[in-house]
Amino acid sequence: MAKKAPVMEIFGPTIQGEGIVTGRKTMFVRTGGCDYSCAWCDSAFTWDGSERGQLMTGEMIWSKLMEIGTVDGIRNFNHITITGGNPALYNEPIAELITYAHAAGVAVGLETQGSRWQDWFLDVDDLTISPKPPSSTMRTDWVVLDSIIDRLPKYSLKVVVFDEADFDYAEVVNARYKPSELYLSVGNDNSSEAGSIAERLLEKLEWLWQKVIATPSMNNAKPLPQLHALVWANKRGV
Ligand code: MET
Repeated sequence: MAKKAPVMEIFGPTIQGEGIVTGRKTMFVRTGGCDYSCAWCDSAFTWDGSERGQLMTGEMIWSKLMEIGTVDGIRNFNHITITGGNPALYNEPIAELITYAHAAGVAVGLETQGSRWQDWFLDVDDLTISPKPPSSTMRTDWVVLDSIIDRLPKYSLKVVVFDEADFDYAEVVNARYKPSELYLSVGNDNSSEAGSIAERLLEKLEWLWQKVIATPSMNNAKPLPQLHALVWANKRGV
């Protein structure tokens, strides 16, 4: 029987809010389970035990995407984003999903932290590796990250930046892998604090812009806000 992975949510079409695919219309598939537990994780429900996922094969995930992403019999998307949790914990179900997507002419994006390798990474069209900075409380295993990045012909790098220490970490990542562009995503504390999330994010973005503007080693950086958080705050399922 085909292997299954826990899936926490499947939704869309929506607009991708961060990284190299920012602004792209896409469907989201969010797997459950993570080898990390980032202090500020915006999707902690995928790993903290508060919600239960549904075990699905790649074929089941594809069927669900088609079911919710079809309008008047016409597919209303040409891109899917696989995120989590860490989708790199799973092999067959995701490999199968990618096969279905590609057979339909649909491109595939992946968000992962670069802590685990899967052979299907080589079939992903937009692969974002997002190593986690000190504010996450996670420690990067550089040997593993090096080995993953060495095997990838094409990928993009994104680092979330909350504070000075995170910015220093982003500089280390940049110096180590020398990407042509380094995506910096301004930290979103995901709090339900009163007041506008957009306003807080834009204030932090200005701080990040000033840092990038003043730092020669960051000439290739693209500091961006989470576009979806500006428009929709931290709403789920959009
Ligand atoms: N764990 C993946 C990443 O680090 C997915 C997003 S984090 C909720 O990119």
